[in-house]
Amino acid sequence: MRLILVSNRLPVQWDGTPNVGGLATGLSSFLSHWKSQGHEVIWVGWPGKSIPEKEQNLYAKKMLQEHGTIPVFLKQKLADSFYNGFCNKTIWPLFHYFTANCEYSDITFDSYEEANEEFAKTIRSIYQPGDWVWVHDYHLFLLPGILRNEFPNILLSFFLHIPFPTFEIFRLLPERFRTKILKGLLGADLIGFHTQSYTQYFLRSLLRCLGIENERGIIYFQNHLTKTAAFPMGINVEQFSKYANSIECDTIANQINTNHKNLKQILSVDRLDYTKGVLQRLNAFELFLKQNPNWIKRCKLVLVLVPSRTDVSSYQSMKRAIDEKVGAINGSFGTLDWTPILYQYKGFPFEELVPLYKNTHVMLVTPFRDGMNLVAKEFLVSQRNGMLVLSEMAGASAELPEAILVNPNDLSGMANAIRDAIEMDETEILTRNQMMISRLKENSVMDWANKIYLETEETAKRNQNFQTKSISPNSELLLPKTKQPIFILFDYDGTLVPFQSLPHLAVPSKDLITSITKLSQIANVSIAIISGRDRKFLESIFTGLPLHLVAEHGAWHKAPLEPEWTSLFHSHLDWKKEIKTHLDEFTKRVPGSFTEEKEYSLVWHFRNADPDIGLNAAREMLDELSQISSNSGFFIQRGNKIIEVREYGTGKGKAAMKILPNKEWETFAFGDDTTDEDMYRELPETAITVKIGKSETIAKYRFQNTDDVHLWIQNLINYLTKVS
Ligand code: GDG
Repeated sequence: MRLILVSNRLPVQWDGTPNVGGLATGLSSFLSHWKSQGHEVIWVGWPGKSIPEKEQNLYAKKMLQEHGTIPVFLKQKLADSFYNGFCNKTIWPLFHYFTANCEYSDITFDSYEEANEEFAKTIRSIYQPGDWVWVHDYHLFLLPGILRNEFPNILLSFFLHIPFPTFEIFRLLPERFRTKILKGLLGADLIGFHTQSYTQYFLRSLLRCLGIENERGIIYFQNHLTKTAAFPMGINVEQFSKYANSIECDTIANQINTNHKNLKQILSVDRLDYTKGVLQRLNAFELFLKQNPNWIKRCKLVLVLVPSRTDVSSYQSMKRAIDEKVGAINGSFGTLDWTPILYQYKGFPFEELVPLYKNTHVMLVTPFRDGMNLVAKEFLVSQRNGMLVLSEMAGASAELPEAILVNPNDLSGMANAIRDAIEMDETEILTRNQMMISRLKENSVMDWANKIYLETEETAKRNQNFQTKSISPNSELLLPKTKQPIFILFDYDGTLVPFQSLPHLAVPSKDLITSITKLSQIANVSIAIISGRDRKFLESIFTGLPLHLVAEHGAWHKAPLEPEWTSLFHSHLDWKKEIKTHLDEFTKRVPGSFTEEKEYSLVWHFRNADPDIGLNAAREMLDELSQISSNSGFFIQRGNKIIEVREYGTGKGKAAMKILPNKEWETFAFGDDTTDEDMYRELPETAITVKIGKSETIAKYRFQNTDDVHLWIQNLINYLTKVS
């Protein structure tokens, strides 16, 4: 299989030197593994610099040959506005909760859209059906949507390397931006996040911003389903631990240490970024020295800062502030024979980074926010007897609770953590680290990527199944095939008429009533309206028409033009009073919701409630009711923004079979809801069953909306009048 990996930056810079950063490091080792299994990989990304047009062909050839990468060429002005602008001045600060650093600009968002289109253009030129396309990170939120539109069957994953913020933060984005971002992401088959919390925040934003619900992390949107889940990214454990245990690593570790043999090493390694909390870390180190003078001249802080986003002005000023702080600490605590901070503003090759980890007694990873943080993990598998001090705001903290967890805003807490770590008993460190390391071994970067692949493939299969059911209302497959009489069952809400904010507002148009009347007058055609509505409502809508009316999901039946309703089932209704008090409590608690009482059922509606509060309450209600439902004579059904509690033994399936005059008749059934699934299940195998809308179904076919049902009725009338 061929993998097309897409990220903003390539693993190498424009001149071929390696790119440092979590994404590049993590993915590179997965790719070597993937290739070693006989797969092909192409990495698509922006080279980080604008390449003059006349050099582009030659450059692209060289990058493909030497590094297996395909460059996306962006003009300098576009790259600047897209990358330095929307990516790094809007999304990056916002998603890391630095709201005060955010700029919201239509101009940079337009560039963001344009750049995503450019990426799509490059992929279009190489994509072949069967490829797996894996898009990475916040620079390319719109790309999955663009690709899905062009290639409906593309196998497509998206992984977000940074945090997804809570809804209150996400909603700060202007509506145009946030809607496009959410919809863009839904083009993927799978969206992966580092943690369960980020996944939940994303799902909540979907619900709050677009009213899109999910079923255990699966979202149905525009005839396509997307799975969301947490996949905590791992590291190449073997690569780090193998090298850490080599003689070469020991030699380098000893060389580095020659001048500081008696000093306990505290280490800090980050790309230079305000989210990493470097200045705060320095303040904590300073406080630690002040409060623990016994450690003066007995420890040193090695501060490695890898240059990053050097052309963004806020990064330049942060760099100056760090330089000054390092100078101030070294100036006031240092002596002629001891410098507390060894400051390195550069990246180190892997072969030197690992020995640095290995020499470390205390590793400080204290970002204000971090999607995951791989440095913490790399340190753990490389260290000899070092203790990790880890920010609880890093995604990694969910997997590494045995580290000393700190709040990066709590200076004295951090200073105490440095003291506790540096003074921690060796066996305690060993015990804690062993637990963390064994967890890391179980989830290497290879396992991470394999899981993502398998889940994407599985979701794509479900999507295929989902799409094959979609059918045009004009299709011949939906016309009668025999000379048998025809029996048609229509659900009401969501099938014949669209949903409205209040149930009594959902009434059919005159045209629809005319069509149904016409259809019902054709010889050998019988129609049943089979609904959850009560008798009174159905009678008021279809009065005088020769239809079967079935109310309350099959509890009541009125044959065509008969004056009386008859009960289809015997019932006791012992449960109703108690359940009503439960539902009424929820109604009081959730503004906009209400309880509807029918003869054989109770319905709690939350369509008009705040979507988030409504859904949470609905989940709670399901949980509560299911605990009292066994042997209580009722059952619970989740519908479209409703929860219905019904007398056991009733249901549209059983009702449909009771009123169907003959199993040999050509039967058609249309419905949109979970209550209609009973019908599809119970009707004869030969019945044509059609689901309206998106969620999963056992019906044979799917229509998009109620308009399709109207078209089908029209089509059938035309057909039947022609053949008769
Ligand atoms: C983003 C998210 C998420 C650093 N200095 C050197 C060096 N590095 C390598 C480390 C590590 C990587 O860079 C840094 O990864 P992080 O995960 O710590 O952070 P980001 O770059 O911000 O990455 C982050 C990550 O994506 C993955 O999803 O964890 O939350 O922000 O691998 O080893 N490598 C070398 N020399 C250095 O001096 N060779």
